[in-house]
Amino acid sequence: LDFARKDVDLPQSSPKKLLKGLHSNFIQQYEKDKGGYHYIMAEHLRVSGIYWCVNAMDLTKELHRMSAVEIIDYVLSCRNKDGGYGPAPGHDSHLLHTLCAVQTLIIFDCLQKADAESICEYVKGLQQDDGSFCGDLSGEVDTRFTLCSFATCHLLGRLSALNIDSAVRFLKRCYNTDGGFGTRPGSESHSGQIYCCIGALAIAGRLDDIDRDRTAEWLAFRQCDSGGLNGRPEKLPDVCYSWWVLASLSILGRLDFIDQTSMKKFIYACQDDETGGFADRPGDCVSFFADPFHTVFGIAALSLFGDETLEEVDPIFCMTKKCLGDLRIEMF
Ligand code: GRG
Ligand code: ZN
Repeated sequence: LDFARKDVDLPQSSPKKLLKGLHSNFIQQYEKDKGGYHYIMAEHLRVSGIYWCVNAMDLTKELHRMSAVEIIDYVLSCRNKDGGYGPAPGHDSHLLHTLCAVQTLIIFDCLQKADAESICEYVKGLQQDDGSFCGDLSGEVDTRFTLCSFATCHLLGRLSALNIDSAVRFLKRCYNTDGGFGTRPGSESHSGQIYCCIGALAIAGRLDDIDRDRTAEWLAFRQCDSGGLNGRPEKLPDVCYSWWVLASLSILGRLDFIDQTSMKKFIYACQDDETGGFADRPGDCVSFFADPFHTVFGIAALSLFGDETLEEVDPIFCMTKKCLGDLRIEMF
């Protein structure tokens, strides 16, 4: 274990610009190699994985290369009687996959294929008396699920199906004195949970309830010497936090709190210049592996920085502004 330094060096040979064409090839390979979307990833992740891939293609303006009909049919086949969606057909519903199903249908401009009312009834059923949300019937409460609930119902035009006031009260109990948010009341601040809480508050129109600068400062301290961002103090930088942190700062109107130039260098260095795709952090050894999760969030972060070769991304929903249209939340 390296106790001395929680950061990485960017190898000399690291890519220094966005390798956009390689990334769309990388994502499309998943479909080709594994004989269709059904095999894209492990079953328990599949509908989320579909959203990551489809969204990456939309952001790189290559969505037309995906098999829309096949993907849409697959996602619809993951719907359960309770109104929610599971990760694969026959799997129990989960909020994470329910949101990703709705996001995928929006990206393909066919949201009308979803039964909005039954989805929102499902989401509503997961809200607890204290305002929090469980992700599924296992009973685990997490602020991630508040964002999933708010986003799903907002995107379906039914935010009022939820008890927003009690949900916001719960979020504020997860708000720490350091300006961050955790998984549950009393949990340590974490960039991923901050993104979820800030996004949910933005959807609810309640961002004025918190001290934006305090939260933005905590987020800005996530930047390491390498330019990369970590999820919490004393942890290694990871390209997915480029999204969780930058999107949060963008929602707070404080994108200028971090250094763009070094941040971009770090993100570029996470690209695999042979296979395409992004890995979690730069490296030149066997542990350097590109995957669709880090690929979509690396690309989305560069879009937030205004990369003109990419579609513009919405910081709350992590989808192109173009596909969201009027579903976007006006912030300022
Ligand atoms: C994209 C609209 C949209 C919604 C997604 C589920 C969700 C909503 C957000 C997840 C936010 C989150 C908690 C991200 C963190 C993911 C991650 C890399 C967790 C790893 O945690 P640790 O403790 O890693 O293993 P660290 O980096 O702290 O060492
Ligand atoms: Zn990561």
